[in-house]
Amino acid sequence: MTVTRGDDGRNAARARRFGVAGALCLAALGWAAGAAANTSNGYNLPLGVTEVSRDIYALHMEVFWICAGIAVLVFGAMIYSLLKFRHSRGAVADTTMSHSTQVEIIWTLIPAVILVVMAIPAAKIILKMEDTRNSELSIRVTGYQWKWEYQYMDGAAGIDIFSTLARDSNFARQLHSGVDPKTVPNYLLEVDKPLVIPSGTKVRLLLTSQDVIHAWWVPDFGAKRSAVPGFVNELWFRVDPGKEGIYRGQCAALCGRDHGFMPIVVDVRTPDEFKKWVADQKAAVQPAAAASANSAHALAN
Ligand SMILES: [Cu+2]
Repeated sequence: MTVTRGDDGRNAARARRFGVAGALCLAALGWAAGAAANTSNGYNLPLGVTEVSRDIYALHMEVFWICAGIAVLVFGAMIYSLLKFRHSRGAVADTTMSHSTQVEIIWTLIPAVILVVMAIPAAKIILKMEDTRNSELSIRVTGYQWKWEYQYMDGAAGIDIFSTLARDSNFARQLHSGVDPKTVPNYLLEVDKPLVIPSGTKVRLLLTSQDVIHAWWVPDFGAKRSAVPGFVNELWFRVDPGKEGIYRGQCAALCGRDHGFMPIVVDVRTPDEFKKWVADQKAAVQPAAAASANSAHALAN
């Protein structure tokens, strides 16, 4: 194959364009990740508002700095050797050394020790994440194409919420809607009815799905788990007291055409406010239930 200089130039220009496009994509991804979370600066994991999320962050940083240290040492030694022992300075290759048992033992043991150092805290955090004992509030979460259902248990039993994409986001996302998504607050990250939970309470989610695999993910809680049809997966979090507010997440499994349109919004309230919300919800449901029972009775007669 012959390649002319012109082809080379075009290929180089194309490579540069791809490079720029790639960098822009990465920047956009970073921005999107930052926009979706409350406690992220857009470049790193969110610090979060639960103990588990902070544990995950600390572990991530520990591993990051170990990797950074290794990179500095390895690349430093490599670059130093390339410069110091280059041919133009009269370096001559050593052709006599072919094997060193001592070196092999050292470069096997050091990485093994580093792996163990990383595995011990990682295992501790995984065990903590899986420990759903002594939860104070359980909520059954069901994924649908494309919405979430929250059925409360324990003290809030009877409350059943369907949470779907907010109306203005849903309108703006339609083809030729004429609405600039930038003008919609929390575009694609807003729902009609959020999941309401109390702070300082160990909340356990029981996740399942009615159709395909979805995943419930709220970065600020350090919480993400698949919702699989026919299975019940567990997940827990306890939001720190004083961190009441709105937290946002998304379905994190490619679950079909409208996968990007089933966000998660969690409204964290103080335990007292939560109790009041539960009472209001029950009061709103009971007269309606009584009315429908009465009309069914009337129809039967
Ligand atoms: Cu989904």
